[in-house]
Amino acid sequence: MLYTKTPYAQHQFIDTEGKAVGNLPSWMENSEQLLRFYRTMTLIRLFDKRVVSLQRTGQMGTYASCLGQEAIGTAIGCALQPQDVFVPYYRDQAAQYLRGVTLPQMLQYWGGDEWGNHFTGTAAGDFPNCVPIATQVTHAAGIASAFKIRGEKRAALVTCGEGATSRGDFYEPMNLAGVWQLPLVLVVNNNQWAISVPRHLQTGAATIAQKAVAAGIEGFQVDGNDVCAVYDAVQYALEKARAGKGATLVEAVTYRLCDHTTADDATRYRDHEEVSAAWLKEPVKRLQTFLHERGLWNEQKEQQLVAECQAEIEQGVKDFQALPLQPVDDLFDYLFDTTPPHLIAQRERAKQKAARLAGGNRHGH
Ligand SMILES: Cc1ncc(C[n+]2csc(CCOP(=O)(O)OP(=O)(O)O)c2C)c(N)n1
Ligand SMILES: [Mg+2]
Repeated sequence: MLYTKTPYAQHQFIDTEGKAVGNLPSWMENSEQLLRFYRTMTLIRLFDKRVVSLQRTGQMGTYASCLGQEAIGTAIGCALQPQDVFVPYYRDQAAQYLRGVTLPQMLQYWGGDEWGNHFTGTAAGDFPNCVPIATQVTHAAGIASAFKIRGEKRAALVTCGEGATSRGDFYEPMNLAGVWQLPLVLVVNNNQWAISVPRHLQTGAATIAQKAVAAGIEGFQVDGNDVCAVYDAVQYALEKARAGKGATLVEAVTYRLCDHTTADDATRYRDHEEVSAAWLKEPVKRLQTFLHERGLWNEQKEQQLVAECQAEIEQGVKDFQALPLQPVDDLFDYLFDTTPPHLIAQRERAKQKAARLAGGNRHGH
């Protein structure tokens, strides 16, 4: 078994120069799979840039970019099967897209409308974006428990950041997954920062993967900027889970090339040199070089792909902007059985403001 007892090794199939490392798994001969990775990562990188520009021009809420971390979500989205349940956190745009969440839905969510979390299709059973750190891991263990009790061959896959692994909400479900042999896959996006807290101040553990040892489950590191390494590892962990062989922790080592969110300015706490060095390892260029060398990619294909992605993104933005605004009552009406008087007053003020803005665009500009 490739991954057993390797909590410290960092698996990699394509190095930072785009060159193959060691013996490649046979599935990597499937050029369609490699091209699907590349298409998704390219689309999500361009989409991400567009969402940040919408936010900068007052047309979007606070947004968590996934710049530099596209390989993780892409690998997860390709490895999950329709019967599995994906429990994401807020940097999983690529995985959500591959599960069938549409670009307008993502924009709707980040634009402040929870209906963007109302998924259909394959994603219908998936969980919504989770902002409270690590709480989603407890939900995922609950889902995995249900699969186990019902004897279903399904897996729950949950993601979180390396900062989230410091919380009880991470350790407790992982412990349960070990003792109950749950069909759970935990994928940690170790992007080296938790807002302004660097990895070395986050935990005394040498790796995040080794936290699996205490829970009695398998854990290992993969190069999170090598989409093939992440895919192979997640695929392995999902198959193991569906076969009733228990949980796995996959630490995907990457780097947050962006600010924490659009509400953050990382230049206040991060060295420029560190970020420049990380750019040399980013995932999209690496796969592009690998594809070029295999004769699967060229400049013309690149231009065509970028044009297709841009068109898809612009259509997504248009569809989002055409969505009706939600009635402000929705903000108030589901909190209490009987709305307290002070909220009734707030609701009235909010309704008056909404009526004044009614003529403007989605954000009242
Ligand atoms: C329970 C809780 N505590 C604090 C926060 C504020 N918060 C938002 S993101 C974040 C850091 C998360 O870092 P990490 O887990 O590494 O994920 P990343 O954002 O780096 O992907 C914190 C502390 C929160 N959202 N929820
Ligand atoms: Mg982090």
